[in-house]
Amino acid sequence: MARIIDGKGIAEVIRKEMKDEVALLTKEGRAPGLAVILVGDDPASKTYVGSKERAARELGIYSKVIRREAGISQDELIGLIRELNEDRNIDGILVQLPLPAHIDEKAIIEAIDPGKDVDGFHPVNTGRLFNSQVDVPRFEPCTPLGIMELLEREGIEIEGKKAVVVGRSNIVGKPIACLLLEKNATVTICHSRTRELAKETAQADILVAAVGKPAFIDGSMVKEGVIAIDVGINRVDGKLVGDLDFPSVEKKSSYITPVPGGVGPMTIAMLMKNTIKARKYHGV
Ligand code: BQF
Repeated sequence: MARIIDGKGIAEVIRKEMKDEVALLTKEGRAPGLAVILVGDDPASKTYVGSKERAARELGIYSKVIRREAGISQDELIGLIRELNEDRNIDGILVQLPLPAHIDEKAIIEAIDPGKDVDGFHPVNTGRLFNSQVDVPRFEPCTPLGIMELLEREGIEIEGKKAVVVGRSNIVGKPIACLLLEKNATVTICHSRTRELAKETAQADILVAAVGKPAFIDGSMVKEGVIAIDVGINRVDGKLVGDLDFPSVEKKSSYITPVPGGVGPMTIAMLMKNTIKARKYHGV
């Protein structure tokens, strides 16, 4: 029987821990500041931005949501980011993705000061992750960071384990593979062109599902005792479902994260953690 990892509860505990830290930093002279840029009116993006704003406010983080129409030009958006790069009350800058098709996401991310890149998507930060540079302030993407935090808080040993990551996105798959590798897991990355996927996933001691397809991985594809981490956020008939077929995978898992209430809430908590880290880096 699986232990269901309560990401929502753990995220709450982490937010409580951070609340004291934010109060201390504020007393020291300046609250951490987070700017979130929302372009257009995609309903999912609006929900995510709302959650981020609420989490920041509840912690006492100064938060500023900047809304722009979908028609904004790339140059205007870069101009806005440059202003925020210079704003001494802003420690973290986040541009909610995805952006409208006429805007080059890479160019936008590269306009963000790497020291304010709390999403951890800037090439300076991804480069530091790739190169295992831990001596410099390095911002790590929030979802992978949240997964690592869940594993650590559940007391799950990573060293020597076989980790299989399904999905190779820049936002989840590649960075979680780097973080697991850094903790001495043996890591396999699978993707849409992987042959005999079930043979790969069946090897996993730790399985990270980040493909974006509802119930894509079922119980027949995993081994007994697997630690199953579900990163999928799929909407099916108005309900959130993960990339794992929860009932059949749960039967064989030692640990499993639910959707909703697993990795998702941790993503938001880690954004707050990165914002506090940025505030400490910038000073009062
Ligand atoms: C939960 C995201 C795809 C594309 C862009 C809690 C979130 C989700 C689920 C959330 C996500 C997904 C976010 C739950 C932020 C995670 O209870 O299961 C929180 O807000 N997320 C995002 O900002 O952009 C995305 C997924």
